[in-house]
Amino acid sequence: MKQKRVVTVQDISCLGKCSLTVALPILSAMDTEACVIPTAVLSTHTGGFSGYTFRDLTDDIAPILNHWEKEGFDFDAIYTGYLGSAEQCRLMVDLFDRFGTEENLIFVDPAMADNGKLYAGFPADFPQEMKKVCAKADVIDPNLTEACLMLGIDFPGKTGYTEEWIKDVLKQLCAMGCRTAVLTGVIFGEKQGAMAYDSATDTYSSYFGENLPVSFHGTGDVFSSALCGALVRGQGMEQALKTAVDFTVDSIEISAEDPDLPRYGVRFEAALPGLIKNL
Ligand code: PXL
Repeated sequence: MKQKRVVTVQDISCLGKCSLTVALPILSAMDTEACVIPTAVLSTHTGGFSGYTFRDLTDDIAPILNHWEKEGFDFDAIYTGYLGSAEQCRLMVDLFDRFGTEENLIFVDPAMADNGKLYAGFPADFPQEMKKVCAKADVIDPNLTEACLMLGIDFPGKTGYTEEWIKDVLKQLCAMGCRTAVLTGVIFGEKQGAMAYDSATDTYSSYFGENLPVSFHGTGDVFSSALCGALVRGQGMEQALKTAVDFTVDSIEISAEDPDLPRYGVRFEAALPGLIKNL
């Protein structure tokens, strides 16, 4: 198989594994060429640390796109994650318009919230800006909180919903404009996983693993990077969900003994051999 080229657009958090420090090694381990557009440089991520620095890199994005367009570069996937501002959301729509094709995959992780609330630093209207980015995507993978914020519906809590409710939310997400919506962090009893709806074929798919009673920062980014990598390599949605859920659960399981880890992120590195075996 010819190597796939992915461009991922997210911040660099210098410490606290998430966004680019997670996406780069995972995409590389999946034998995909990972190109990057860093959206900001932070000394740490914003969840669980205080006093972090934030250098906005918005001004660099348009010149990078101009250079790449002039050189005629193309990408098998465009994968966006944490974006720092409404202006960056607008620039992503521009990126999709200029580099999106019929063949390539536009994958949007609307990383902006969890556990019922927006991450630190985002204004309340940010989900409406992110919604416009999602509208242009082939695949989006919000968690329940992000989905509810974009749809303007109440967050039901981490559990306490039915499969029918999830299916309805998936359809509402696709009605925003994307072809396929994946909901992450779906919990039914002892199981946690992801459910997807493909609006073009009117089909649902899902995959569940063990629901471990621990919570780590950055697991959404671990999941998204593996899902995007699996899809761009040609796995179907059902198989790609399995690849990404198994890898995320393995990473959490390996990390569960270390009480210091939650804000430092999961030890996904130790789960990479299993991920590679699943390709
Ligand atoms: O994991 C999502 C994420 C990415 N980047 C930054 C964050 C967060 C979550 O808090 O703060 C900077």
